Amino acid sequence: MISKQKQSELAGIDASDRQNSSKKIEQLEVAREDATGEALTTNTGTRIADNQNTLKAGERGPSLLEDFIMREKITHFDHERIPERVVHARGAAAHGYFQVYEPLSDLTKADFLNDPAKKTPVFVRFSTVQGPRGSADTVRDVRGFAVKLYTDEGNFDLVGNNMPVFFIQDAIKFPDFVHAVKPEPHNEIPTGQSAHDTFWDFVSLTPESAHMVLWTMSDRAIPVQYRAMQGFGVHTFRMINAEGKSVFVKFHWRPVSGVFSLVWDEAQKLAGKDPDFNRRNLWEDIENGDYPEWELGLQVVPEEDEHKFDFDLLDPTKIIPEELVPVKIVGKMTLNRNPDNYFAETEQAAFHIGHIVPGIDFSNDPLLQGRLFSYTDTQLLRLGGPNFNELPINRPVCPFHNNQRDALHRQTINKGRASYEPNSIDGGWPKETPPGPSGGGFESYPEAISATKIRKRSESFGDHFSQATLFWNSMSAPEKAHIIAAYSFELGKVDRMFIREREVNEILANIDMQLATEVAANIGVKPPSAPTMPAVKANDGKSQKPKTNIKQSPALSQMNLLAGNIKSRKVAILIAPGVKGADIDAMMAALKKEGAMAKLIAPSAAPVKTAEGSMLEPDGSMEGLPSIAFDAVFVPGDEAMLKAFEGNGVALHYLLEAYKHLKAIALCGKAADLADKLSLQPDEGLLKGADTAAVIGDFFAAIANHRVWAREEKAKAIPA
Ligand code: HDD
Repeated sequence: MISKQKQSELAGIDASDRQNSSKKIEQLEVAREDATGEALTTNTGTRIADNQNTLKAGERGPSLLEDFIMREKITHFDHERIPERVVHARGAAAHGYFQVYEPLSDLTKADFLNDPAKKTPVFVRFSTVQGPRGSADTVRDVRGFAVKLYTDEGNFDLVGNNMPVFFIQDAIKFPDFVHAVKPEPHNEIPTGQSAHDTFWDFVSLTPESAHMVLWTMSDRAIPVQYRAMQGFGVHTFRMINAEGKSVFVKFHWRPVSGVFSLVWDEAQKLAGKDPDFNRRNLWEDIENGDYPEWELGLQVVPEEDEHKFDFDLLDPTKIIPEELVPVKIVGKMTLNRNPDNYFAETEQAAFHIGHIVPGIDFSNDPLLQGRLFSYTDTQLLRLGGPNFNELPINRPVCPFHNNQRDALHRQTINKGRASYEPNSIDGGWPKETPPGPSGGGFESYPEAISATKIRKRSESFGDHFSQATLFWNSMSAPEKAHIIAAYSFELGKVDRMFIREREVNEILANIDMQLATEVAANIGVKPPSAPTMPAVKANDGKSQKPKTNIKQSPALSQMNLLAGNIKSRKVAILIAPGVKGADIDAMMAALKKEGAMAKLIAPSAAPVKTAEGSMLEPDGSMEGLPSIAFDAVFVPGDEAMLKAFEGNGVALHYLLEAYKHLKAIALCGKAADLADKLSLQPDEGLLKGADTAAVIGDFFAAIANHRVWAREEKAKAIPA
């Protein structure tokens, strides 16, 4: 018998594949192709002798139509693009697995949530929403957080975002919202931005968007890395256990790295300096074995508590404050393998909120209900027909059989004569599976409904501002300042004054008067004198002002969501010819011990000779990998470094920019003079010391805090 290792070798799986293998990875092996050592052929296997020249009538003559090799190659090339996703076009993805900590049998019969020994393969795609495939990663936008779990009972796609609410309450408004935020129709401007008239026109006329727009104006919309963002299923779902008992549930993904963001100036510069910043980090971390992880959390609401809140559980513009229903942590997801081919895996991945497994069910959230239609429909266009589930990345790892047949690009060769059910010719197969614990067939929760057919928004969806105010009240002072700056930046780019005025008076004033007044002052609008909030009806049906039963939710502030360590943080170590190797070695070793990643950055990309005579290969030049690509900067100490900075604007800017962006900076020995030279005052994150040992403790503490917020006012004086 061939050993498992031998089998993998024969299948072309290398050592790292084996280590991170899963049912899905092994299944994908069948589709993988490695041309090493193989002949170049046509698509039908004919070996090609000349791939340089078209067949011609004479050396200088016209090309011949007969050239099947050239025609096949160019035809294939002409058809290489598929329509990009209408939203979430720009994305990056990775493979991994999910494991539940304890069986959740009291909540759900879903098999992947009941066996702690089981590693369920996942494919996770992160994305921005507005920009096209080629747009920058670090724009201000919502991030998609789509998780495909290949469970043994079928695929479960949790197609969420990095924000827990949405812009609209009813799916019928989705095309309007997307048309408004997308580039304007006459000139296709702007790319990857919401700072334009049509977006603000729509949202200022649509108060239900107020809460989500506030989230997108917060630092959540400019995450440093995908691994530093939370994920949310947004809608209320149902879970059903083996006894048929149902609860309402909200899904949360909590990053083990903590939650932290870019600052706006940094985000904008990165969009030019490294438009692939987020996807590059994800890729490099996985290649380096530093695997991003998220814990899965659930907020569970018993069926009988459905109407207990002063918001509607079915309203996707509302959170359930964690102070009311705590998040129960139930498992962990790890991303440990990059795709082999972007198009075949990431681009062809078809996520669908309707891919669901027994033990999980939908709620009546009208946004979710509309999504159930849209996701299949969109794949039909994007992937060219109804067989998209046969694509390797989309195939379940469990068996799947039915009587669906034919259509474009059918892969499966269905045997048997009967493609209908019931049948007696093929013994009745494939057959239905009874629901319930014994069977395992999917059954919808038998929710009793007695209703009038009606086009109407429930009055319980009517309070658009209380939770926006709750979010605002929960922000720290720097977070509030950033939100004010973001509204001011965006609305400042809106040409029509009446749109600016409407946003300030009809929306911001109803969230918070300080927010409205400060934004108004920044965009040339008369400050509002009072909120204009109309009375709305609460769940009890009585007309009243919106209210929420809590005033602040600490869980909403990113300041409270740091991991307390420096694992996975990126540190630039500046080097120059003559630098002391000892300081560098000490810092590198300490960073490695804490799980942080260091890169050596030199004035140019050429190798650097240390004071001790050894050669250092830089990871990049100061221009190529500027400080915006890092969480912190370390300058080893001696004359050599001082000399390297002399008259070198790029080097001086490196430090100035890191300081402006409130990063931890450690300057050792002689290099400490740089602080005076640049008039940078020491603070809890700008550290000077004789050597590495003298600064390391405070340096790491400052990196763990992510930014030196106390420096923000001072840093405003530094030219951007
Ligand atoms: Fe959507 C893609 C998330 C509302 C229609 N959506 C898409 C993706 C994510 C989300 C992460 C990218 C999936 C991938 O990586 O391939 N969408 C959301 C969330 C929503 C939401 C969290 C609200 C809670 N979406 C929503 C509505 C509609 C759509 C209301 C339509 C009625 N979404 C789509 C789509 C996309 C899509 C057009 C584009 C590409 C795709 O589906 O596969 O069908």
